[in-house]
Amino acid sequence: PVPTPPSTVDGFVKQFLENLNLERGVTLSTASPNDRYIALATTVRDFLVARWLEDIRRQKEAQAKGVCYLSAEYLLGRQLDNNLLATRLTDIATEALAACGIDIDELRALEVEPGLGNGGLGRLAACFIDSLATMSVPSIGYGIRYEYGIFRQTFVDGQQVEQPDAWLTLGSPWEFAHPEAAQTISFGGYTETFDEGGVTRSRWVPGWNVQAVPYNYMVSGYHNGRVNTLRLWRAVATDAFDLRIFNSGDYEKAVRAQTYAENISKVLYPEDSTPQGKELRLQQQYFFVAASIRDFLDHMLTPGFDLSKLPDRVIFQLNDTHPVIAVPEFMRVLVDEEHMEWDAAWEITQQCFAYTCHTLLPEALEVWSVELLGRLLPRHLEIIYRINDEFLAAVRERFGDDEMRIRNMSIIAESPERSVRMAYLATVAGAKVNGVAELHSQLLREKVLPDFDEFYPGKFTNVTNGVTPRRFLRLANPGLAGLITDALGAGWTVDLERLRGLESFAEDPEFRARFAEVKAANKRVLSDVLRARDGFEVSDGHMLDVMVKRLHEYKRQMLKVLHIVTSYERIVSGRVRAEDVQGRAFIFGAKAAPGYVMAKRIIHLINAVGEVVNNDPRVEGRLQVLFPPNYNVTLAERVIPAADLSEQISLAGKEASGTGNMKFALNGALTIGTDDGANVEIRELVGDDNFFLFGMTEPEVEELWTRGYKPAEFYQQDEDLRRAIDLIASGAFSNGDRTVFEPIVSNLLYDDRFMVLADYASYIRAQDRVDAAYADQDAWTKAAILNIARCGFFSSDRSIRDYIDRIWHTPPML
Ligand code: 26V
Repeated sequence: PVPTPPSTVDGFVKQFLENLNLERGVTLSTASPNDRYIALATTVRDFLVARWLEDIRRQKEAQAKGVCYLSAEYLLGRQLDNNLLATRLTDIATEALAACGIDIDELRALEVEPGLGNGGLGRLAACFIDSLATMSVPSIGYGIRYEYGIFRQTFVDGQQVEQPDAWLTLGSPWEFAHPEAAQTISFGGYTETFDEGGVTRSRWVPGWNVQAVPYNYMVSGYHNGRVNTLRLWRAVATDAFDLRIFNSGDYEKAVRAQTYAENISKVLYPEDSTPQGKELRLQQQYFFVAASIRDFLDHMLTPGFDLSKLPDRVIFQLNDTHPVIAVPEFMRVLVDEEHMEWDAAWEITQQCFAYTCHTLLPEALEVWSVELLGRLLPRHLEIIYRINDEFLAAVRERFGDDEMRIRNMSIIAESPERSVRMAYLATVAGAKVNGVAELHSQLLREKVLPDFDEFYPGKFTNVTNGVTPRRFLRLANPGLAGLITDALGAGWTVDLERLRGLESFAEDPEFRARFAEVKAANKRVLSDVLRARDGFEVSDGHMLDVMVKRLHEYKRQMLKVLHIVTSYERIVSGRVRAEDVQGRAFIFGAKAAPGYVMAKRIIHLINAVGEVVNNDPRVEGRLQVLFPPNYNVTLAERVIPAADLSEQISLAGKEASGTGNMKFALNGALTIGTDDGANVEIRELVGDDNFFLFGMTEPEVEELWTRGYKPAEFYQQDEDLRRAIDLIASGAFSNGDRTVFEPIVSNLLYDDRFMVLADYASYIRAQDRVDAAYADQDAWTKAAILNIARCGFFSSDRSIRDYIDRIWHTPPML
């Protein structure tokens, strides 16, 4: 057995110094800050290894059913603190480093977070693997080890400029590479038929291949001694022999081919709404799921395992459509490689997959052109065609030759070009299909896939998202965590419904005072961070009004901008006196997909409005607009605990769930929000009095669309709105240049797909209610505490329990 290092300060010091010597080849006095960070990380990692190896052994030995979570993204955030917390080493490490004359905070700050995801979907995957480990569920996460994660955002003249995220360059102490365990993943070529005992079968003759090298990450459970595995794949070129398949053995060409192969895991695609149909992206998807399936079959099953029993051993959870090519790959392995009959293989496949949908936007539903699929994965295309033929035959049998229905349900779309609808393939293959919040799941069944719901009764279900309380409460908000533990004892971190116990404390003036002090302290911490990071000065006593999420029109950062411009215009037009205005700092965090022009314009506008508002003396500092660049998990951990007001203002029916909304509520911010995604459930739980609701409901949105939406009419009828838009159009935020933001203005007036203008008046009224409520600080604090007390439901542990009960049926391995 691998020994666990002693959990004492002396033991830690010894191990740390040894790692400086043996891992870094330096002494304490010659070590650079990075050497120290790596040695510290390695020391913490060493504490996890013994348990990890033990858990790997146990999981294999038990031959229990486990979850393979397939996700193209894991937005992990920094690892050091989370692992210190999980292993109860925080105090020991702090003291040990102090004994070496090192401030641990300085080393914490050096860690570059692994940003291997775009936003909500990737962060959800990270929360889920945290919960799986903490709940001792047999499981493994599979994904891609991108060399470059989500781009680093900078602003130049207020406009977004992207920089590559070279997160690996200073070393990666949290991973274990296993080049010797690489697998070969094939692409291209053609299929051919052959005769096997009188039956004609098809086989794939690939054209080229790459190696998939596994990199293992430890995922530590919280205080339960468990350590799970996250296995991320890196693409490297195959050896020279295999390269010759790819081309003729010319050295220069061969080296170029190597670059081609290694491109596959080079960079995370930063688009999170519109699929580009890029070949490299399909390569990424197939690359990682093919490696993962092979890995599971080779390493988790005993030799000679009866494959018909696979559904008792594994469920592959598909995190959106990105890994759906796993379905035909699984069929290919069973039929072509394991020589199983098609029908038997299909029976098994339908029990081994489940699919989570994360969107409703039609343009975000992935499709791959038949041309591309056939070129890259010819055998998989054949398999998809056969799945579709048999599926449509079954539909015909049930509903007759209803050609309209057949066309609508076909996995193959015929126009605008012939392509494969990955969400349909996942729905047909999956044992279950789930949405990520009640409203979203309902709309998914009723609006997006109604024919499938009718055809497969019981297949559709809901699992409302959640967030890990370890990272987003315990670590991010130690002050509040301490207060909660004082009030309720320590168990809440793994049993978040216990927060209910805080309800009575909301009535306790002393508790409220302590809560208010924690919030104020968190604001000071954020101020310090923003000063050091961006040179911002957040004014004391301001309400912190925060909107942090990817920049997307449906999320409606524009609505927030219009509110700010209205507040500003009311002051400069003399309709409101600055001294009567409740001080507010509006904090934004948002990355735009590099090719999303309108989103980038909105970023520019936010910065431009900030520039003017922050520097206009008439405002007397009452309004501040702060847009720190490069919002990421690390910044989220600072911003969320300091927030007073959480902006969740998407157009009803467009935000599948949202998870930031949950993080804010659990940290005692009040929400101003629409009836959308998980906001609906937050409001039901916290109560109308503790939530600022505004805007149309989803049915009202539908109705306005069918009636015919004319945004200009709202502009005509609302004076505040007119003044705000006119001010933007006048060039007031662009040095008099009226052209700069003209596309935004005309989009709002003549298109406005996400009905910003229709919800404007209601939003402004809700903001006026916010101001009134904030004036009574004690009542506000009470509402904040009630938000925390009533949001225990939003722990990702509860989400995982729901997945286990409704979809996976994989009991914890205690
Ligand atoms: C979508 C696409 C579309 C194709 C191009 C590449 C790409 C990459 C990522 C994505 C993810 C978009 C879906 C997504 O992130 N959905 C968010 O999922 C969260 C977790 O369920 C949920 O809280 C958010 O409401 C939802 O927008």
